[in-house]
Formats: sequence, structure tokens, C-alpha cells
Amino acid sequence: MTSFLILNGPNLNLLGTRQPEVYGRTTLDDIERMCHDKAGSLGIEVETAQSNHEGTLVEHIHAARGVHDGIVLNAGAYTHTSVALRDAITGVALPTVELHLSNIHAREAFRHHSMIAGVALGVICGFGAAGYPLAIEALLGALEDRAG
Ligand code: CA2
Repeated sequence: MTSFLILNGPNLNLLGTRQPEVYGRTTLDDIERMCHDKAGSLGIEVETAQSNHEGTLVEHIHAARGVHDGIVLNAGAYTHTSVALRDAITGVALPTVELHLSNIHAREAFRHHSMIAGVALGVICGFGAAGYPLAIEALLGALEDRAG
């Protein structure tokens, strides 16, 4: 069965508790439940994980190889800094959707650049928690297109 890793980076465990005007009121648990529900409706599986540590995120990406068919990655602030995460995505060669709750291009200049975008299949940002099911659907669609 098709399976995706839904990977969330630093501070996303705080969702729903602070800065609701930027990130909304949905908690990470809610988002992970939404992902499982979306996967169920599409007949696929998802595994969800979150870490505040760059190296742990790299290890999750490595472990996805041979287990999952694609990755939905909200790398949080590491999006803007991490060559290691970019190299991990390139290294496992799994199709990856970069995802952000907020529209990073409408925020501070330092959020406008992504280390991930250049190795991602595509980017979804600015739609809040609704972006996660959108990303799952887009990733599945891309895999189905590739399979012909
Ligand atoms: O918009 C996104 O999803 C981000 O990846 C979120 C990151 C930010 O550094 C990126 O530029 C864009 C930050 C996540 C912090 O989440 C919090 C949630 C509640 C309270 C405090 C932080």
C-alpha cells in the first residue's frame, strides 16, 4: 500500500497553544489526525513524526527510504537554514512536498528563502492546517501520474 511520511520540524509541537493569529488554533495532534483521515479516504497509509532536532529529522528522512513512497515536510525554521535536510531529501530521492502553515513569502525576508524548495516536488504554503491534506492529495496525484 502507498505510504507517506508526514514530518514536522521544530516548534510545531506548540501549535494551537500560542501565536494563533499566525499558525491557527489547530494542534499538531489535530493535524496528524487530519492526515490519517485523509490517507484513509484515499486508501493509503501515513506515518507522522515531529522533532525539534535537525539530526533527528535527517534520520527520519533516511528511515523513510524503502518504507514510504513520499514525504510531506514542514521543516519549520530549518527550512530556511538546513543544507543537511536538503541533502537528506536528495539522498533518499523520495518525492517530497514542502509545506508551511503560513505564507512564508508574506512574512519576514529571512523566511522567503527555502533550502528545501529546490529539491521538492512542490511547495504548499499559506493555507494553514488544510495544507496537509492538500499535500497528501498532491503527492499521491504526482505518484499516480508518474506510474502512468
Ligand atoms: O508556516 C510554517 O509552517 C513554518 O514552517 C512555521 C515555522 C516557521 O519558522 C517557518 O518560517 C514557517 C515556525 C513554527 C513555530 O510554530 C509555533 C507554533 C505555536 C507557537 C509558537 C511557534
